[in-house]
Amino acid sequence: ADTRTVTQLFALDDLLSDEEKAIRDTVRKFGEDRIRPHIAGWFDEARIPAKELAKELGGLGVLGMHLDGYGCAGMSAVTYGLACLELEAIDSGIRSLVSVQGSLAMFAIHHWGSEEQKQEWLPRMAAGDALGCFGLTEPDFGSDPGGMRTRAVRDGSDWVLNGAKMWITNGSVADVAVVWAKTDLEQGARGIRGFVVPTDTPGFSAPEIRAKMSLRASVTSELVLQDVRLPESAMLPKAAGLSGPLSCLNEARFGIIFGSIGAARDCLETAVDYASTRMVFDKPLAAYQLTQAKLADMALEVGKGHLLAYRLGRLKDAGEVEPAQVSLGKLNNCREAIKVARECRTILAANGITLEYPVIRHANNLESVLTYEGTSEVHQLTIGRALTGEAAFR
Ligand code: TGC
Ligand code: FAD
Repeated sequence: ADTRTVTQLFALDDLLSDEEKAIRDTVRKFGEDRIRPHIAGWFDEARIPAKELAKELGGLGVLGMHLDGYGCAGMSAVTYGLACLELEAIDSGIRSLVSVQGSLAMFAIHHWGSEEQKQEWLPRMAAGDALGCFGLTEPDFGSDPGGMRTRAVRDGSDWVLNGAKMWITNGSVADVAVVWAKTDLEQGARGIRGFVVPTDTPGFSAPEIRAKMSLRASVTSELVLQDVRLPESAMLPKAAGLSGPLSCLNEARFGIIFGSIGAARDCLETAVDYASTRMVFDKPLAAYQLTQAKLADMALEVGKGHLLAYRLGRLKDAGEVEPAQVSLGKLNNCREAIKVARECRTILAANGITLEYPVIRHANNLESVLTYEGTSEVHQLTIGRALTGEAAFR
């Protein structure tokens, strides 16, 4: 029979330029050819060849692809989003590697860094020759990063950092860490500041966090800073206060709006394929009304999630997107994506719990995606604040 994909039903490609579609298709092909064949194994073994992959992703041009100059591709926000979507259709861990590199570590240096910091790090990071991580969260301060305990104290013209960061993507494989720390106000540095820390600096270590049941094909680490001595030039000169790190989060959250819907699309495509060949009670599973109701409802959410992502992407390219609008997308698309993944798992039933199919892997990954870059509750509160003018965080 004649069938339609969600992309066709919503005529989504009409909303993209030829260049956007061409780049999207290139990233999709890379993901399918280079990563798809290995990803279930990497997830199973909880390891990922991050350094080699970074070089390949650098060669593809997706690391910091929405930044200008310094070896970055200078692409539009929508094009970057589409790359995230295609990478997360393979696995959220791959998109995470790219988000943390481009939207967090590189963006922080690009937006808030000195010319020397940019020259030193960005070309290598764009090429995938150097990996970055972004240390904001601490063991006791995730949603409320302003409470951080990590301190940067002056010693002569140097800075000395002490503290710990937790749940840091790429931490153990990074060459450079962007670390956020509190400075004493009387030292004239105005509260929270960012530091560019080469990971071979004495006193820096990054033990890997093991036994994760989510994002297993992604490195997650603690960062330990024990008397890490840095020159004055290691501080990001232009970022002062919490708005420094939060501005980077807007960038990464934007990529997740697209990425999460890629994971949902992959689950839905898998479920449609499975239902059309799986025979139950003498008929294909796809021929039952209950199955079709599930598929139809999921198609609506996947299609609407794309439309929301594209709309926010166009606003971002026009320089008009606000943080509360990014929260709309992050909340909706992550929340719907995980619902879709879980519903698809019911269609695959027992087969759905294995790594033979991508569905349970996506569902488990999306538990992290729902939590990081602002939990659903943080985004609800951000939207609530925009609607009412009342900040209800504390
Ligand atoms: P609040 O008083 O609201 O704001 C403090 C200052 O920051 C400014 N600001 C923002 N600036 C840019 N972008 C935003 N989204 C901003 N939100 C607030 C604000 O204007 C203010 O500036 P100023 O100049 O007046 O000082 O701060 P708050 O302490 O009440 O906290 C607000 C809250 C809860 C929304 C914020 O702290 C928050 O977003 N919490 C969630 C933390 C989070 O998302 N962490 C993510 C860590 S990184 C990560 O998870 C990577 S996952 C790997 C991957 O991406 O793949
Ligand atoms: P908490 O802040 O302790 O929240 C616990 C619960 O309380 C949540 O349900 C939360 O929504 C709720 N809550 C919090 N505040 C309120 C409130 N005001 N009202 C109502 N409910 C509230 N961080 C980095 O800095 N860099 C990284 O690279 C990074 N990578 C990560 C990778 C993975 C795999 C994971 C899982 C996390 C990563 N994180 C990273 C950390 C992530 O950003 C935090 O986990 C997240 O911000 C939530 O913080 P928390 O886990 O401490 O939860």
